[in-house]
Amino acid sequence: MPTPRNNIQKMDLTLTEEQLAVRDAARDFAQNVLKPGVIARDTEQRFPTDEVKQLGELGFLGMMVDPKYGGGGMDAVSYVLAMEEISKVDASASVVMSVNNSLVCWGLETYGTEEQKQKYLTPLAKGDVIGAFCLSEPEAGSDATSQRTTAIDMGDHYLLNGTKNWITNGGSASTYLVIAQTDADKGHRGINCLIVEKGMEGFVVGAKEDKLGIRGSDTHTLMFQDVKVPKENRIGEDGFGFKFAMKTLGGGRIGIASQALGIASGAYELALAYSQERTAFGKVISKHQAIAFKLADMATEIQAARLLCLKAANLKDQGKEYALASSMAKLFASKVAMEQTVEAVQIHGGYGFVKEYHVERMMRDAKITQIYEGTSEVQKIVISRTLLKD
Ligand code: COS
Repeated sequence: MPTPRNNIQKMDLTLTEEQLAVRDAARDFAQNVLKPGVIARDTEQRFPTDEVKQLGELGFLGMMVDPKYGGGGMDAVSYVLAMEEISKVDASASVVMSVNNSLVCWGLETYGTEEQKQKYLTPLAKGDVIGAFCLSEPEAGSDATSQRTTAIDMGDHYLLNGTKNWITNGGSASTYLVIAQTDADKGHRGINCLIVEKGMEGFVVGAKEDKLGIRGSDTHTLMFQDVKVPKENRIGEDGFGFKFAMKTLGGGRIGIASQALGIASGAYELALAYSQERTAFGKVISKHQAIAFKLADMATEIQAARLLCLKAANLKDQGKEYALASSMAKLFASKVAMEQTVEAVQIHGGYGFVKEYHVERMMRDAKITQIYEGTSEVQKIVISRTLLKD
């Protein structure tokens, strides 16, 4: 049968010099700045304040934002490369990067007004402040249309009341994008997204969560009691909030997929190095087929995850629809991260079970990538609905 040439979609896998330079800069930063304190920050649940400041100075917090708003003007492929390198070493730092870049900055740049971009996007893109994305509630995680937080229209402002849970950057952010229900009769079409500033009266940051993984990131419950949010802080038209959240999460999932990829490839690199140093039964353990085959599986699955991440980013860079690709990337990369970090611990044996060797932290960090920004089950809803729609 002849090849249907006109159906072949080009996907050039050659990275440009600029993309390689971004990857190398992220790798240097991760290995030289993040690595030395990563175990202590995890143990003490300490937010990487200085390190995040430096990430901002290097342009990693507003990578894809137009330079006129203080960003780096880079493509999504560069973002994937940088996320992988940072996540190889410190997933707590990389989640700050992911939320700031692909949820907060992207949402503001794509749907914000010029005034909102000047006031809020520019300091976020420069890394002078960081942002948080507030969708999840005690009873609205996967079922995101069931928002209980209310934003009642009071004419010149909204009155915001409610609670948000598990908010990344909850304590350290200055700018919060808060999803809330304005008109319950309209269901998801009555939801808005409001820009809330830390310090607004009635906005309280609750206790920090004590987590299994990404323990250096600060995750909080947020409470809003009669917070007056000016009308000009609404993003988009009245009722656009749910679609805003869905669109934004489409790109966010590229970030988390790349984080999962980085956790997996970081664990693989450590396991590969260890297996070539450690001897058992008279030879290095990489020469035992039991270990060599594990390495082969790890490398293959990680490469497949990388290609899915790059595919989603490539579609985004071309201005094409990428929600399906980003959900596939997140679903697969997070599974690879979970499974392959377990294998990395296994290859390290007893050493893998202690903190000094890093892989136990990576195994704990991997789990959240199957949960936040849409669980694996939610990704399967998105993927199957897209496949089955008319
Ligand atoms: N882009 C634009 N609009 C979208 C969209 C997208 N990617 N996905 C859904 N929508 C729209 C739908 O078109 C629908 O609007 P209309 O009725 O006007 O057509 C509306 O949003 C509701 O969509 P749907 O009926 O599919 O909603 P469901 O309640 O069935 O939920 C899922 C769909 C489960 C996919 C969604 O709620 C979701 O992604 N949940 C997880 C949220 C999440 O990631 N939480 C983690 C918090 S961030 S750490």
